[in-house]
Amino acid sequence: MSVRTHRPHRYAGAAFAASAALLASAMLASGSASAATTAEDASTPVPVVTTDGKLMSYVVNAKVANPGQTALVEKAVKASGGVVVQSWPQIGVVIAHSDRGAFRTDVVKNGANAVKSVGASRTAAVTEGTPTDLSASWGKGASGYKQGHAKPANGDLSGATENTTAPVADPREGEQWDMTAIKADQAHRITDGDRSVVVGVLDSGIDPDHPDLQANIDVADSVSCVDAGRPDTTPGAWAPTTSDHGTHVAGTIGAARNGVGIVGVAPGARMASVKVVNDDGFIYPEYAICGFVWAGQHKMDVTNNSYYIDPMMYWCGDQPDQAAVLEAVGRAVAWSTKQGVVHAAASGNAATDLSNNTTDTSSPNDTTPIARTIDEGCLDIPAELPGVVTVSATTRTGQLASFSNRGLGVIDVAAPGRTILSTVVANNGYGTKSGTSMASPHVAGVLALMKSAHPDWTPAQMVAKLRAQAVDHACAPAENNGGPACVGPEADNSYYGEGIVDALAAVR
Ligand SMILES: [Ca+2]
Ligand SMILES: [Ca+2]
Ligand SMILES: [Ca+2]
Repeated sequence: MSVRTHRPHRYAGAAFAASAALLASAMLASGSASAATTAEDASTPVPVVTTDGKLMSYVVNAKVANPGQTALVEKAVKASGGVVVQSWPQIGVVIAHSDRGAFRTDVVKNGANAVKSVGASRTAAVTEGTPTDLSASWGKGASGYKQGHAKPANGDLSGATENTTAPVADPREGEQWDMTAIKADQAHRITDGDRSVVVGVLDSGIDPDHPDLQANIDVADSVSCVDAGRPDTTPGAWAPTTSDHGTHVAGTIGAARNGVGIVGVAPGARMASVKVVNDDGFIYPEYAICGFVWAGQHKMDVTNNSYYIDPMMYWCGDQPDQAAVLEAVGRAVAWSTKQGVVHAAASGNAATDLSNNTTDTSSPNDTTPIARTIDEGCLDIPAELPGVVTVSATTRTGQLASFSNRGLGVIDVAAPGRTILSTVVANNGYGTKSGTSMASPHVAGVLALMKSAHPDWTPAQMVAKLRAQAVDHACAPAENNGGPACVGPEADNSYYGEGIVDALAAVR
């Protein structure tokens, strides 16, 4: 067995990958992984350089998650030359900005008994600045640092495998092989999903006036989290800007049954746009924390997460900055789950065996990536957090898509993710994309149907049912024999997990 079999979480996995270059390096990494490390191995440190005058973003975790202790953390932030950008007393997490090189040391000192941990949430300086309604201790204009580069090829959002065809306006349901593959067409004879069920689409925004989406958008619960991690409900804030990824994902989850275009998995349910991707393609921890807490606060039923949290593909618990981020994001996901939200996440497009992966050459992706050793304490988040459903991608013929991550005990279920027709921003049209990004929303849609039929089920019950109801698929060669071979029995293996999701079973 691999050295990764003792991962702490059942629903381990990874979100997604990126450019052709990243895909190639990831495949190389998994190919050499049999050299193996031992449990004693530590991950390679990733220094985060903080200097006076350089505006950085931090997560600061309270020892105890309550309003009083969180207020003490806020006090320590201010006493250390920081500004409180956003407080989340529900989870005892404070998002702070500071341009002081010694902020991390000082906030621990000043926080005395209240602060558990602090970590830089990016390796690059903050580009969006500090929200203007906060009183920055250094005055406006001091945050002029720019990050080194934008995320290549829109990074984990579009990736080399995702292409959009020319938009068309005609009804396209007959082309949706993906919907018949998961029996969504049969499920729709029973229900299209309930209007009371809301799916939070944590992504790059949903086109607000697309004729196949507009009626199904829950405007009141939509939000942008990309202004430093503070929720912004301003009209238009959650709309797409530089990426149509979220619009495509949304169409798969819940495009309307309205006589035009396509039909999503749960066309009767509603979707909230929770924008967590900035214009450079980054999903920083404070954006995702905002998104998860928001989903819990607004009692959403499901979230879809077709991304991994930047700038680290794997966040390592033995590195102080990364550990603090793991803690903060973990608290946000756990808290939202406790509010009744169930989460689906893409496994990633790097053709990597996530149960046996010991190197990462793509992080940090906001400054200069380094080649590093990773160990079993390094997690791809949010996909590897407890209770999150991790999804691999299949082709029209039921093969594992060549790019899809895989891993025994890591993948929960499989869903279609190659050449998926859905909604795009251009001309309010339609196009095809490929990626585990496209597979995860099928699962989010099935969970929305399941919640419609079984409104009393908890997130844990829904995950258990989803896994049990998945249609077993024995190991078979991947598309073009791409990536590490399949291992495990028909009932649960490294390519398909428990099997291909079953929308019909979910509504019975
Ligand atoms: Ca539009
Ligand atoms: Ca339609
Ligand atoms: Ca199974």
